[in-house]
Amino acid sequence: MTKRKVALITGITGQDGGYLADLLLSKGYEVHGVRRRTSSFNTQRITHLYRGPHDRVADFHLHYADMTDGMSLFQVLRDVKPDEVYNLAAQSHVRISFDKPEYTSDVNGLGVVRLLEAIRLLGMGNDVRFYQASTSELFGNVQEVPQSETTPFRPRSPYAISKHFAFLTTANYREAYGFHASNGILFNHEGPFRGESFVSRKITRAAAAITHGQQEKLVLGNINATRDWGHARDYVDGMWRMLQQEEPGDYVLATGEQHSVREFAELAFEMVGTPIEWAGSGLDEKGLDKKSGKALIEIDPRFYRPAEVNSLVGNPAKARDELGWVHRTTFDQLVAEMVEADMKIAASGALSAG
Ligand code: NDP
Ligand code: GDR
Repeated sequence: MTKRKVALITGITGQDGGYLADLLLSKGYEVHGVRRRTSSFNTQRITHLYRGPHDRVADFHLHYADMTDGMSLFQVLRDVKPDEVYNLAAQSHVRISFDKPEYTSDVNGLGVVRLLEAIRLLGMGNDVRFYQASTSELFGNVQEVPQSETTPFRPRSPYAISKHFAFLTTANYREAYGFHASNGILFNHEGPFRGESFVSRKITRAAAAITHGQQEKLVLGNINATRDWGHARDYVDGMWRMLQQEEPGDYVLATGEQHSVREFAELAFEMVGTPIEWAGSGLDEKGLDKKSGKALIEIDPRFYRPAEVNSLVGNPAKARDELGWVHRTTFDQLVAEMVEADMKIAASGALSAG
């Protein structure tokens, strides 16, 4: 009889944590998640798996630890003895990383050292397979289009720099100690559980709330930025596939298609049947709608980044050829699913203020 696999996921309360836990449980894994101590409940994305220590799916367990606290990570690894570790925990907001560079570097960069070093000191290096949540932000404003595993990195934010450090650390444990450690260079992936301050969810929530008369306007930053947006559900499957390979490696997961923030917003508002007009058409110089006097979409430089990544689009050929991974959800399907979910929440009156 083959031994049942045990997985440990950091960042279990985040968007990807919930999707990955669902996937691994469906494959028969015993799943352990790391959450940090918070004063209020923050397990909304996994309430179907966990409502408390006595009301949870049998194969799903939570542990307290923090990426800034090496001892706590050591303890969880020692207790859980995982076969696979998925390091998803991060201060993952690029704009906020400019305000909190030291904290971002600590969690995203040194956190990976703490985790890998704990695995090494526990003598688990040969037994554990390790996934590091790397990112397309590593590419910055490169000239090469589309970006692949061989495209040079030019990180442009404290977030991207911390993730670069983590990328190199992961590769170093692979090369120095023979760890089965892989980096998933993932392009933006979204879904109804996306954090509310990322642009996709901010737009779909606003489209729903404005349509239900619960919000007056949507305020955005750089609407000309383009991204390669996929669905998180598809991407966690790619993470799992990386750890099933005989050899570790680094893989880009992307759709190969790019859209601007403006296009995302236009599609979302079209889907809810609420027409929008941008500055330069129906809006006056202050961004106010000439007819109603209300601004539906306003641009506020507050949301600009000190250094922006203008355009990203990935080439997922290696993942397709070696992992058999392909994205399944189209851009339109992604936006539709997010809009539909937020319309339901708005209809129930449960969309909280942003
Ligand atoms: P989220 O921001 O939704 O989730 C981040 C998770 O990390 C949360 O569970 C959060 O806990 C946890 N966390 C933050 N700080 C700490 C800490 N100090 N100790 C322990 N846990 C902590 O991110 P996503 O799910 O979207 O992304 C998952 C990973 O993939 C991240 O590392 C992100 O940087 C990376 N990534 C994401 C992409 C995307 O498009 N989604 C693309 C490429 C990479 P809490 O709930 O308590 O805040
Ligand atoms: P990103 O995602 O920075 O790509 O990082 P985000 O949704 O924050 O921004 C995407 C683009 O939209 C522009 N933008 C705005 N962004 C936000 N958040 N809010 C706004 O109001 C707004 N208006 C315009 C941004 O300038 C940017 O160009 C995400 C995160 O999940 C990272 O953790 C991950 O590594 C990368 O994706 C891949």
